[in-house]
Amino acid sequence: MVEHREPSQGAAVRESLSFCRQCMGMCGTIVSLDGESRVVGVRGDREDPSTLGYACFKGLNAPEAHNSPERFLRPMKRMSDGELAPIPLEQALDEIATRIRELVDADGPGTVAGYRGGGAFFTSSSVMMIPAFLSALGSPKAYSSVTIDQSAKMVALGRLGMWPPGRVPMSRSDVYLLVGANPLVSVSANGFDTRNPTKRLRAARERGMKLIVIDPRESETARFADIHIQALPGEDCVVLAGLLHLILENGWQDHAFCDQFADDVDALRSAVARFTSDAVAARAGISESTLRETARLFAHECSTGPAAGATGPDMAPGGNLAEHLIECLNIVCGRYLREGDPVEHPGVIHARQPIRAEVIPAPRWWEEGARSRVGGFGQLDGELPTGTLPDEILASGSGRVRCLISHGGNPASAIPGIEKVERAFASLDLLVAIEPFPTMTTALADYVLPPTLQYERADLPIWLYESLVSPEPYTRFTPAIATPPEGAEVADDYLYFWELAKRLGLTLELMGEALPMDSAPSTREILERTAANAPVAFDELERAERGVFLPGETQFVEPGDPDSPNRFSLLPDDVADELAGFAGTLAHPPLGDERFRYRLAVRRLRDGNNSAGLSLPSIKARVPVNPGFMNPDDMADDEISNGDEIEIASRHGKIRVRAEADPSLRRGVVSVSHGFGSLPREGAKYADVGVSTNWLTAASEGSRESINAMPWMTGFPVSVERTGARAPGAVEASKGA
Ligand SMILES: Nc1nc2c(c(=O)[nH]1)N[C@H]1C(S)=C(S)[C@@H](COP(=O)(O)OP(=O)(O)OC[C@H]3O[C@@H](n4cnc5c(=O)[nH]c(N)nc54)[C@H](O)[C@@H]3O)O[C@H]1N2
Ligand SMILES: Nc1nc2c(c(=O)[nH]1)N[C@H]1C(S)=C(S)[C@@H](COP(=O)(O)OP(=O)(O)OC[C@H]3O[C@@H](n4cnc5c(=O)[nH]c(N)nc54)[C@H](O)[C@@H]3O)O[C@H]1N2
Ligand code: SF4
Ligand SMILES: [Mo]
Repeated sequence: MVEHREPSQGAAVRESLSFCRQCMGMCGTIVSLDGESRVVGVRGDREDPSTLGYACFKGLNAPEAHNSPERFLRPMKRMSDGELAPIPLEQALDEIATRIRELVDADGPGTVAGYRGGGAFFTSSSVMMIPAFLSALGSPKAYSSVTIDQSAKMVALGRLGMWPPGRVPMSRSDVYLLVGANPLVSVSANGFDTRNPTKRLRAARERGMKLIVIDPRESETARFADIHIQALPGEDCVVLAGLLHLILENGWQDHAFCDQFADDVDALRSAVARFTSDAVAARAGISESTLRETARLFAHECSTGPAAGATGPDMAPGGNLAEHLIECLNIVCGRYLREGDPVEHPGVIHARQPIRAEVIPAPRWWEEGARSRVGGFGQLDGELPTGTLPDEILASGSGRVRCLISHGGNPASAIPGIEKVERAFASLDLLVAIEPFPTMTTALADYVLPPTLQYERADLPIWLYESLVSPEPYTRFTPAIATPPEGAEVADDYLYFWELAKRLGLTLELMGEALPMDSAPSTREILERTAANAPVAFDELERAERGVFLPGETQFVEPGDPDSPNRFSLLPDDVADELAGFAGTLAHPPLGDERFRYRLAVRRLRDGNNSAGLSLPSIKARVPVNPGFMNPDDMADDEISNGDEIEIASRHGKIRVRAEADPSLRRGVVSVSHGFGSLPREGAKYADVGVSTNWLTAASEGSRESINAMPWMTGFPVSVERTGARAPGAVEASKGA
């Protein structure tokens, strides 16, 4: 059992500057600390040069997480009675290392897998530890939340080719086309300026930037849009192909850019010819005139500014194609930086290098290197697709994964197909979670290693995606400003990997160099090595309380090789096949299945962050469960009232949730957030914890993308029925609809 303690917090005696590391916002904060250096308050720092005082409810709620009585404060081991109990750190590390050694000796390093989740990506001193640990061990079994999120973007670049200077930044855009993204709530960047997103969007609108949003819901972001295409979820490929068709038919493309860098514009034009405006409008449930206005505004009336997609398109059937078509819009309309343009963020932690205006031909990384044992999926950015992990654990044979180290994630909640995931994780010989709170994953773990929380560790803002989180070359350092709760035996995450590596006789490498393995490096040393390429000395960074802008010499896009034969590949064979598949759907009504008359839509909630923090009392007070949001007219037709229990069923399973009217949602859609619920074996009540939407999804053939094995999480058909009950009690989720 987790020991329950009452949090002891004193009055604030001092304040320190730091920044929040719960999402990509990286908001500058002022943290109040008591005499014991415990976090007692957080507020947005109005003088922060980057985020200008913004902080959301989740970020302001950090004291509750830091001092939570639920938090794991000591290493835990699952005992013979099935419960987790605290054990000494040395014992935990020795036992885990011994078990790993036995598994590797028995069947090789590929028996050991690692999974990184959000908590790992937001910890700069340890984000590279799973890759470093696995490569030292010789295991290719690296996984992360990226391949159950927006890896469609990597697939698109891998199939199209890359343009190193990147897209025109928001600051210089006349228009911004957002597909299935709600950055005003998710504070998640794809080139959209999320440093205090509403303020930045208002400023961009004031200087004349147009906004187009494709979303089944009139989201917080869509409310600012000049045009909102409220298409059905899962129809982005159709809508985007329809836009490309209009643009190419009208000759609104950037002819010079296309002539120089894309050979197959005509092939693309033919391939999208079937996506006529009337057919697209009928299939996507939108008006033809809105589609036409969008093509005109984006490609004809505006001359610069990109299209960008987020989870909406990327999680739907056809997600890889949708991202491909989004990038085709950018290529065809020439929405990239050109020779001589200044580069806003040339690199701070990432080394600066010359950026040339030329195409790097489609690298198709996944066609070489390690593959999943089941399905033969290849790697993206050094990782195998997470959608293949359950099979990798369950399928017998050599190389079967027997040990999983979960770092800062909750894969049991996050990976589609909840029952199979539970079965897979329960069958592991060793499941280790580096995790601060009880989760669906720790409920199955053999060991839990408790990390420090954000304000207890020194850090840099998420650097892997540094140019996405800040359009300017900005970074900062925060020292550890808070002390962990009394009696805690917690460590910065990287230390656990270092200690295990040492016990296994491995040498970890960071940024291409070996870490010392005789005595443990400090967090500061790790961060200093990480920032070795920064154009500023680390101690200068340390002294700059609110961070530093590092423009140095402004970097400009350099000319490309004029003789380069490299071109974008707009229509490789696999893309042509996928596009033909969607063209085939045009003949059918979108909600034509008698049984499944609705589509599911994912959405994120303002006050929760995936599964993280949902059990904290103040978050629970706001979002106790995940409702099923519906359009009020659909509810009236189906005789469903607010608060009624509804059953949502897919091909894979069913869940019962509370119906809630949401007039911002279009008809034909039911929208439910993920991250809630319990494991099937725990059978907790909906009224207590909500329910996992991963009863409705599956990480298997027929319900996922090719290449990245991305399981479909939105835009697939579901049925919705009123059960007759109000305010549902027991979870009643089950397999098979
Ligand atoms: N059906 C469905 N499934 C989905 C999605 C969906 O929309 N629908 N979304 C997908 C997406 S986009 C993602 S990113 C994944 C989420 O995948 P994950 O990242 O695996 O899941 P989270 O729920 O975000 O879990 C983050 C964990 O990090 C822990 N944590 C918080 N702070 C720290 C820290 O300082 N250190 C450490 N070590 N841990 C910390 C939290 O307690 C939490 O348990 O889920 C995916 N799954
Ligand atoms: N508050 C909060 N912030 C978060 C998170 C959270 O859980 N809560 N999660 C974090 C994570 S892990 C991620 S990956 C990012 C994601 O960031 P975003 O991708 O911006 O996520 P959402 O805010 O859900 O916005 C997605 C939008 O897509 C729409 N949509 C759903 N299905 C479709 C579809 O098929 N097509 C189209 N065009 N639109 C569709 C939804 O209505 C929603 O408005 O947010 C991060 N930030
Ligand atoms: S937006 Fe993200 S980084 Fe900013 S306060 Fe909220 S959770 Fe923290
Ligand atoms: Mo995500």
